[in-house]
Amino acid sequence: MATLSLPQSSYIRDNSRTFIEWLKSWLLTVDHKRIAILYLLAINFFFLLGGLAATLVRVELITPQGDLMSSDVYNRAFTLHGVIMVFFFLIPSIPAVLGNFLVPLMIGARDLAFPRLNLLSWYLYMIGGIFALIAAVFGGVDTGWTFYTPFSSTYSNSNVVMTITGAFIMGFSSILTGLNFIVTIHKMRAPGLTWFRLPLFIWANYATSIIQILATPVLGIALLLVIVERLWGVGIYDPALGGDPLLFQHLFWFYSHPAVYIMILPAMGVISELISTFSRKRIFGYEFIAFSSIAIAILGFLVWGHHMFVSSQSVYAGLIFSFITMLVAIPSAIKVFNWTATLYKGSISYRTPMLYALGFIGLFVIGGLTGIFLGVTAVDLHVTDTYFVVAHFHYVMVGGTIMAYLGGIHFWWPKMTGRMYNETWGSIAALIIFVGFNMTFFPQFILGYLGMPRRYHVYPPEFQVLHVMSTAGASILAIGFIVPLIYLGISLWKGRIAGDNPWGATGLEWKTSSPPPTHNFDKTPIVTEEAYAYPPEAAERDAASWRPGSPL
Ligand code: HEM
Ligand SMILES: [Cu+2]
Repeated sequence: MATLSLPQSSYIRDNSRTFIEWLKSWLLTVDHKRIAILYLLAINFFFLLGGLAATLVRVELITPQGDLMSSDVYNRAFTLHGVIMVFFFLIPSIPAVLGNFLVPLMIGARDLAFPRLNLLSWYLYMIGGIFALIAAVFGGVDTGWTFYTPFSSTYSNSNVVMTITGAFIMGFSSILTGLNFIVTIHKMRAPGLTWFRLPLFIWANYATSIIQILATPVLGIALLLVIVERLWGVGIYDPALGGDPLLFQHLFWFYSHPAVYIMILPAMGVISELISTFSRKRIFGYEFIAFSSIAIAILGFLVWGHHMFVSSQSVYAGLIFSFITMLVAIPSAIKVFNWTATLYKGSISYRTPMLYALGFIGLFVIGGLTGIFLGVTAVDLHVTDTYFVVAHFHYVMVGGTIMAYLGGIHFWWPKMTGRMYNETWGSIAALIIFVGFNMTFFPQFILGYLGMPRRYHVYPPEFQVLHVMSTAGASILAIGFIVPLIYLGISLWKGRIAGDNPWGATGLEWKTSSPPPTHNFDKTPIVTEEAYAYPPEAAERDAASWRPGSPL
């Protein structure tokens, strides 16, 4: 039952007497929960900034003539959008915010293995972000988020070096977070918490960390070499200097395909938690979901060539990459199957986090299936570099990762803050986002199929209707993102006190107070059960005691 007041001591409260002391207690903290909050603030700031750039792009595309900005400014607008959203929002989002907050709590540990390294990761993220911001203020960059050479290394006269330096520094933050998670998960699990008793969110973050550690250095090198060629004329990518521009694409996608799994795996981990809690059932096929995360992490390294089908790579290479691309869809499909099977005969309650989880499943299926279309060389030849690709990756990145991020934020909000948000507004916002999202991106599949290339701001008039539809959808989507900012903000003052376990969930994080004390648990928990051990009668009991307005 909910208690009537917030706990006397928690990670949020401290006894600093002056503002400076208070500020120091946050900026020099080594508490994983406070660092998660620092990330939450920074990452949401970048999300708003990336959203602003997206707004510019969508407004420009209302008319076919391209009369709001020049092509050069347009290039800078979509690059700003892409760079910020991928490197400074999506990649860190779930691991750095929810992972940081939850990994130690879920495994019954006091903190991450290397708390100071964790703080350093946040500072690196911020420094990287500041570089990207400075680059944007001084005119931005026009290469697209993919920084393809030789344009980026030789011809572009925008702030390539500054932006790349930002992404390079942020990469270290990602590597260090991955390292911290891996060591923590190996070494700091509570007594009795065997690997197969771990929550699936932990498995997902573990798999993600492997990719972060192994793939990010490759991107680092690729980007560093762009700087070396640009500043000192050393021939790496430019054929005129004896370099090879395709080398960049190989190095870039060797990171960036696995990076799409850095974005989606933690999201899948969140969804497993939500589906199980709000169906009141042990997740179906636990081992399959756990191992499919690892399978995705490994196979994800072998498919980068599907981004290069039209780059003149050999047809034999294309064939093999196409085949492995089909394989990588299997573990994703296993997860979708198992989530659906978990719902079967579950006692489902449609709380806000569950709405996001259900939205995720539907949208991720569309995103994943269209990925398979793109993995077929004969289809890709026609739709590569069109809006079809743009729609595909927004279905997985927004429909997938952002849906899960929002679902997770709502689910763990009571744990992070001690207070409940307004459930009615939560459901309304989730619905607005779902409708706005589909209106924005579904027309883009049709646009791409009809031949509208990506990254152009002037287009034949016959595409206008679909573009206007997409922009209208984006306006709805923007409202959907702003509403939670308001009611979550209000909940900090006005929200009902949540109590330790408002959802009646099973994880260790729900066994301590909300918000948790600095040291997480008063007594180290001892684990004697599997994860998601909902007794069969729990579903019926919950259904019987549920009243409108009660959390569950
Ligand atoms: C379910 C399995 C998936 C398959 C089979 C798949 C397949 C593909 C293929 C073949 C392309 C290249 C299209 C082209 O450029 O012509 C592509 C592009 C892309 N995919 Fe996926 N994909 C999958 C899942 C994902 C996920 C989960 C994400 C992100 C969370 C993602 C993000 C992207 C991005 C960002 C691009 C385009 C990059 C760019 O050119 O700017 N994909 N996908
Ligand atoms: Cu890929």
